[in-house]
Amino acid sequence: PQTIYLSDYQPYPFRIARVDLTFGLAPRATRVHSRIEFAPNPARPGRHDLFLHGEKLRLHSARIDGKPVAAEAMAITDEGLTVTARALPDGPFLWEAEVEIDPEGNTALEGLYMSGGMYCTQCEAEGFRKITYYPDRPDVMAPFKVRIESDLPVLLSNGNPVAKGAGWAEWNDPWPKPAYLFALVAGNLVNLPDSFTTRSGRKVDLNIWVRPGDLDRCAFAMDSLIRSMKWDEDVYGREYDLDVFNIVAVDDFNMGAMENKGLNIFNSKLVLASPETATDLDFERIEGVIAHEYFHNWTGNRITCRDWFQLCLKEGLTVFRDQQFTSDMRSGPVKRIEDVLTLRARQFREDMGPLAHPPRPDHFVEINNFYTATVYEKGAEVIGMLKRLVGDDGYARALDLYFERHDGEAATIEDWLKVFEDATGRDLTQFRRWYTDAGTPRLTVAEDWAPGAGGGTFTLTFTQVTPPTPGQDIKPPRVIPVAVGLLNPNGDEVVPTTVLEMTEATQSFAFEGLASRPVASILRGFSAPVVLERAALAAERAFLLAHDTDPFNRWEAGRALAKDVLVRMVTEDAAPSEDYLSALGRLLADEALDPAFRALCLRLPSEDDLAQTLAEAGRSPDPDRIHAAREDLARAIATRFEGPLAQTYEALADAGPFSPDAAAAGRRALRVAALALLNRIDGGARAAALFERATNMTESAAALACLIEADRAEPALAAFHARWKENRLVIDKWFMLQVVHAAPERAAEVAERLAAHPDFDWKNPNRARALLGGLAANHAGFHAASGAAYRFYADWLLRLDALNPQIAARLSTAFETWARYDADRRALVAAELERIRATPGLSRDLSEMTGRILG
Ligand code: B3K
Ligand code: ZN
Repeated sequence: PQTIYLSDYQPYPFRIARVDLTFGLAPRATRVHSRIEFAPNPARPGRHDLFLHGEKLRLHSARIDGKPVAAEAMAITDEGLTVTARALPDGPFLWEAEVEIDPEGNTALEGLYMSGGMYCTQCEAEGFRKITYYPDRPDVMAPFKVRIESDLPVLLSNGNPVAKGAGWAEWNDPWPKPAYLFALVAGNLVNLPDSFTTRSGRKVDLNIWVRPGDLDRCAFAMDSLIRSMKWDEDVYGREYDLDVFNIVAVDDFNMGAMENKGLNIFNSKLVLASPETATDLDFERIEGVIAHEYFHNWTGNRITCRDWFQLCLKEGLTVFRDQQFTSDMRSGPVKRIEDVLTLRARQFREDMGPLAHPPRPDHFVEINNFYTATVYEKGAEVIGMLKRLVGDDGYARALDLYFERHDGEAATIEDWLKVFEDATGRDLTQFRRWYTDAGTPRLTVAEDWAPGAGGGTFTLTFTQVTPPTPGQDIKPPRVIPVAVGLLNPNGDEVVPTTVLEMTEATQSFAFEGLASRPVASILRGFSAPVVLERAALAAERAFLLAHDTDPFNRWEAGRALAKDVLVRMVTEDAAPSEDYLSALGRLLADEALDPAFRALCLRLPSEDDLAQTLAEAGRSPDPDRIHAAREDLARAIATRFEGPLAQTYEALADAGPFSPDAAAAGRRALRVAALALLNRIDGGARAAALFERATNMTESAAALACLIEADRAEPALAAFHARWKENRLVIDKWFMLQVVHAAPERAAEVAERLAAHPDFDWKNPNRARALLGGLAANHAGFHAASGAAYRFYADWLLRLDALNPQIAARLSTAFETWARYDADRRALVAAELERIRATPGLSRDLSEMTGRILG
């Protein structure tokens, strides 16, 4: 397969004035008629062949200005169609083609496909070329008119409805868009309607379309949409620009959701929610993803990407915006902690391994493999740093300029940085490295205290080093905003949060005139995506956990303590430290603290996180010892604090009607965190009682997880299955929980048994992810020394690849950490990866991934 390079970018030789599409829908033979008005692009003078992407299309006719294109003027390959320049008129011309496609046979779920009897599309990144011949690249933008012919009752496309009759409907999207934002839906659907009046007074009809039977679970998504529309007006001054906004939920979907203009298509998992069926985490994700896709209307759709290397231009910014939204809707500090947990678990992990790449990569084989934590989450962190460096006002001015200057365009990261430079006068040459360089900088810090007559001087000296990543050996220093505050020994803040701008490899910052040696709170709010290496004493961490005025660092101090304890339990068989246990006890008893925050503090670092920490320190992690140490620590905490935990658990019993809001969710989070600890010493007694009584899915699922861990879940699993067998989303949880919480030595066997269950529909991405993703999330189970889980997993990657390459490639990242482990495990994984790589007919997606993972 061919590698595509950023440096090869060239504008497309033609522009498109408008596109007209007519779809004659039929499951095995849909006819797509296209009329495309081309004109030469002045940015590419001279005469050029017309190249149109196209894959898996059966061409019935092709005309230019009404005349059939001569066979000898046209060449067709697996990738597309070329009409020689000689056969093209000098100026503008009309291309017309009729192709036939097979939605039912489309198991890759890219292009036009069928899900449970409905037609739907997924075109990003390069799926439109499976619908018709077209320049399928984001810098070719055009207004689209669409006519759909089908007997199905609901026929939807982008833009505004124009007209409809029996068996047809027409849509018009006046906003020029790239083909990846095209969407079409046809099915037997029902809708939850609502409306929103924009601040300039335009009324927008809103609809959420679902299968009959799902209508009672759409209200929260609708409420989230309305809040998102309002927030984008209030905070970014961005108004919606069509008469309708439609959301459709589909069961078979490769990812979370898609921001198609005016017609967002969602994985039903991110729309449907009721207290009985969705956990608090599901509710929070639905709110966040509804917002994310809506925010794309401006950051992604109105301003799109020039090419796919610029993906983080829309994704990083839109993630940043949805994070801001969630923190406004809920708790800012809690959201920040959750985001940093995700960043470390997914992006730091990626950045440390063979798949490391910059937020703006400069080459790829399959772009779908680059919808990564680095592009999304690190892309958002980079914007957070920009905002910290230029200040809130500077950020607001830069964003206004961005929308003003680039509306209707396909832009680049350079365009993005330029608006910040022009709006704030700041030189961002060095900052640009955050976009072009891969790897997570390691920041070490040394402290110095010099007492003096007029007050002492406290000096922090930072050193930054970024380890090499594939293809990038040398990493020059970056600009790192380090937010610092200083506390005096009785816990008062003597220097409030100050952003230090580090630009050199090593740099010192002095604070003068201090009465006594302070305690430093460094990298407040996680002001930069770096690994802070700080050899602090346990007592100092405990002090910060008790006194830091920055909530993020308060949590971080507890986290660091827990990690230190666990690492010493793994490597030295140490007992849990007293500093840690007593600090945790104080926190548990502190009723003034937000329950959601306390819940986060009670959550122990994950096994994968510990493995990563050990690997960073140059040790090869032993999954069994890590698992045992984490269990021992949880048991020690439960034993030590049984009384307070039990009291917390009882006191937080849900009273009154369910509310999905952050405060109520925080109480439930603390309650189930206490339950999970107590479960280690009560043999599952509380979980069994809760499972019987629970009225919401947060508690049901938590109770079930505890019962599985206590090895007494059989009756509960049967009851849960019987109750929810008609609800695919809940049954996904049933699969997932059993694998994630299986005892490590049994995980592969449990997964194998479940894969043979009649409900295991491996063609449904959610179900496949529940089982295989669940196995990969069971750290000690996945890395069992026998290699059974590796083998089972690789078998399934191969099976899935033949059907749906995107899903297989995404799941293959479970192996990205293989180099961390001991020689025996490495040999086992390498053998599986080599076996995959040697399989004939492997997709471009999975072959790129296995190649990169093997290195
Ligand atoms: N832009 C889509 C992701 C498309 C993934 C293509 N493999 C959803 C989102 O980020 O909002
Ligand atoms: Zn997005």
